Formats: sequence, C-alpha cells, structure tokens
Amino acid sequence: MYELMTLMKLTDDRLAKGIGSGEFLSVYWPHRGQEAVAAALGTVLRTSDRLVTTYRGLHDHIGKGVPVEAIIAELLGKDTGPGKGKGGTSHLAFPDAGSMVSTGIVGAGLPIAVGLGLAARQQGADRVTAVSFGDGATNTGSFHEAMNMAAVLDVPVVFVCQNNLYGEKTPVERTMKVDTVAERAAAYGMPGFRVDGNDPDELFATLSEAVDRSRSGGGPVLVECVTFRFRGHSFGDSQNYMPKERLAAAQERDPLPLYRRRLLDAGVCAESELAELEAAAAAVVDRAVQQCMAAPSPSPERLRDHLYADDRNMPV
Ligand SMILES: Cc1ncc(C[n+]2csc(CCOP(=O)(O)OP(=O)(O)O)c2C)c(N)n1
Ligand SMILES: [Mg+2]
Repeated sequence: MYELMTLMKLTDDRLAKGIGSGEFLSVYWPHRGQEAVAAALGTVLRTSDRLVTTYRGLHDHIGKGVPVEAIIAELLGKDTGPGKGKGGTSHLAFPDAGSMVSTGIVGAGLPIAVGLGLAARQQGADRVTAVSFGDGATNTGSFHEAMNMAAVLDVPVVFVCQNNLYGEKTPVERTMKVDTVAERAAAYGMPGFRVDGNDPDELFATLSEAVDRSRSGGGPVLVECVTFRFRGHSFGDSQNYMPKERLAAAQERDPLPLYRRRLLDAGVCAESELAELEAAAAAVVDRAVQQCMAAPSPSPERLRDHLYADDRNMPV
C-alpha cells in the first residue's frame, strides 16, 4: 500500500509541477492527501473486480492497476491514452484493469456501479464493483436512488465515500444536516462504516470486510473514509475559502509520512527498502511523463472518431 501511495503522490506532484510551470496543459483535479483510501481499495480489490470513480480519481486508477503512462497520456490529450486523449481525467477508463468509468457528473457513478454489479450477478461472476465518490455526491438524487436499488436487490457493490470535508469550496458541515455520511446507510437497510481515511491499515481492514461481505452475497455496504484534500478543488484554485489552520492541521496528518513512520517503527521495512521503492516510483513517473510528452496528439482528421457510434450520422 505504501508503494501505491508513493506512486500516487509522485504522479500528483509531477502533474501539479508540469501544469503549474506551463510545461504542459491539462485540466486536473488533484488527489493529494487522499492516497490511503485508493491504495487500500486497490489492494483489497481483485483485477477482475470493477471500479467506478470520478474526475478526482487518478489515485483510484493507479490503485486499481492502471499504468501511470496511460493515465498521463489521457490527461495530456495524447493519441496513446486509453480514450485516445479525448476523454481526459473526467472520462478515464481502462477496462483491462477493471477501471470501467470515470465521470465528471457528481453522483453519476453510483447508478452505473449498481448496473455493473447487477450484470456480474446475472453473469454468475463473483465480481464486486466498488464506486468511489465524494461527500458532496451524497447530496445528489443519484446517490439515494443507487443506494436504495442496490440494497433492495442485494447488489454486490461497495460504496466508498472519500469524505475530504469539502465539495468544491463549501465545507461539508454546510451541506449536510447529519454528522456523518455513514449514517445515511441506515435509511436503506445497509451497513455503514466510518473510518480514518488516512490510515491504510484501518481502511484495509474495513474495506476487506465490506468487499468480502458483498462478494459472498451479503449485499451492498457503504464505507465513509474521512480524509482531506490538500490542494485546490481543481488545479489553479487559490483555496482562499479554506482556513489556513485547518489545512495545516490536516497536513500534519499527511497519510504518507505517517504510514512510512509506522512501517519503520514496526520493523516491517528498512529505511533503505523504502528509499529504493520511492526512487523506483519516481523513475516510473519520470519515464511516463517523457513518453507522453513525445507521444502524438490525435490528428485533426481523427478528432471525431470514437465520440459517437456512428459519427457521420450525427446532426453536428
Ligand atoms: C451533478 C453535478 N452538479 C454539480 C457539479 C459541479 N461540481 C463539480 S465537482 C463538485 C464538488 C463535488 O464534491 P464532492 O462530491 O465532495 O467531491 P470532491 O470534489 O470533493 O472529490 C461540484 C459541485 C457537477 N459536476 N455535477
Ligand atoms: Mg468532497
């Protein structure tokens, strides 16, 4: 999990640096601070399991096993991206790794995940579908409809809320009258858990329980992972609505140094092993950026390909 978290963080850092310096152009919703959730989820899920995520989902894709170069190519609009560079972060999918859909429509991933779960059951597959979404998404109609349908039909779906305490610029306490997202599960008769979203071990334990339960026919589960978004909503957001002390306190609980310390203190890894792993992850990210920068953009003649089933008959 630490290895995945490192790869996620270094990818985020590199994208922020590249976009910030003008080295490349892209629209990006950073995940820095939320790595532990994605690393634990990706470790718990099998490759054959499905994942649905959002615009803020690069860490989720990396956790699920999507290659970093595929992610960056898509982000930079390159022809070598899995969506031929036409989807970007908001529409990244890599079905070979089980990453089925990303969506920029808040809450829209949940009903799709319920559909994927129903399909698995109809096909007799023991696949679980996990869907990752934010705290803000739990105020949409899609969240409530999907939760209810999944519960009534016992669909093998794990709902993973990454509660980063903000929806764009609005703190969660101004958008919900209940104290937790987890308690919303009770309205649909499904279990709801609330965990420290910066603690990979706690996340691993709870997500394993949820996924095992769902896989063995126990129906859906909601897991609320409480974490924090260190950067702006999207790249370039000044974060002037976020009290400095609140951000500083959250950064004190950065999941990466905390987990690194734990692994060293518990004697799980030696300093040299961690340093080696970090250098290897940095090399993966550097190589991916270099490859993607050199990759071709989609040609103007192919620009409309893959957008519609039959684009010649579209009225535009
Ligand atoms: C249905 C819909 N409403 C509004 C928006 C605009 N919007 C984009 S991201 C966002 C905030 C969502 O917050 P949350 O679900 O907590 O996810 P986070 O961005 O914090 O990961 C909003 C309101 C949208 N994309 N879709
Ligand atoms: Mg949020």
